Amino acid sequence: MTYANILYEKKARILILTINRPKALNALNAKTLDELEDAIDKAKDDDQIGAIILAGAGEKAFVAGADISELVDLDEASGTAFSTRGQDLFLKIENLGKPVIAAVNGFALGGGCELAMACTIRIASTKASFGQPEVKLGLIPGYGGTQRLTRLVGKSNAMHMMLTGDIIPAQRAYEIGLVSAVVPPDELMPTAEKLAGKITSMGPLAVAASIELVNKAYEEPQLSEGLRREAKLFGAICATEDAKEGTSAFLAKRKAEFRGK
Ligand code: CO8
Repeated sequence: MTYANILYEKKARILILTINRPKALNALNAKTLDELEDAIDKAKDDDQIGAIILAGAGEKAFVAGADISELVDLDEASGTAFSTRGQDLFLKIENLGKPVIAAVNGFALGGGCELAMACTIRIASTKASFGQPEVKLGLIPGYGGTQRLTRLVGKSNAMHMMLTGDIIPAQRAYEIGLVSAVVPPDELMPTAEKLAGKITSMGPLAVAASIELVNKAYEEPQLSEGLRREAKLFGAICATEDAKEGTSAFLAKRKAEFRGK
């Protein structure tokens, strides 16, 4: 598939995916979702890619939401289908088995905030802002916002954001746990690349197992079950070549060379 609305750039083991519709503040239309899914599928199957950075083109926006021009004519059946289509893609991103870092430079609103929340880690520039303004359109979040926002920032903050549609600045997003770092705009991509580079230097099987277990902790939060899952995966990871390599390298005071095996 050739891409009209996203940029696909590989840098060593990092894939930088940029939503590229700056004139519409990178709003997600159906074509952009299709292209994003194709790129995500490709990245999953590409052993050379260890991490993905998701960004928005231009100075103003990460993603300003679903494309509102595609929402006006939805009815009950098409609305449900539209919502499910985005939810399925965002679930795929969340459970990719490779870290997806959202580098948020400007507006992350509605579906854009939801896309960022489906990513593994979110970092923001001081110019970023976040919101679920769907109520202002007489709508509700449909790409996972009611669920992921509540899990990330708690019921009180989620209710406040969703019921007012207020757009919050990056610093506030940091305070409530929506993002894990805020940096000046010109440091956003270098910081994201450094973070992605750091993660790709770790054992990829351990990275994938960590993502799986943390995601499951939200999906099935019972502690005893979660601990059982952790012990089981810990055992499986212990049996990998990477675990032998990592622990031996530490004891031999040398840098580990992980092979994802
Ligand atoms: N969809 C389509 N076009 C958009 C969107 C959008 N979400 N956001 C901005 N644009 C367009 C504008 O229409 C404008 O286009 P044009 O130049 O042709 O008039 C261009 O981008 C620039 O935008 P503005 O002139 O409005 O820029 P401002 O700096 O004045 O304002 C804002 C920036 C505040 C971000 C403003 O553009 C805005 O409020 N945008 C809408 C934000 C929003 O409501 N997002 C949520 C959308 S709904 C959603 O995401 C639901 C997701 C789940 C769907 C589930 C399906 C069932």
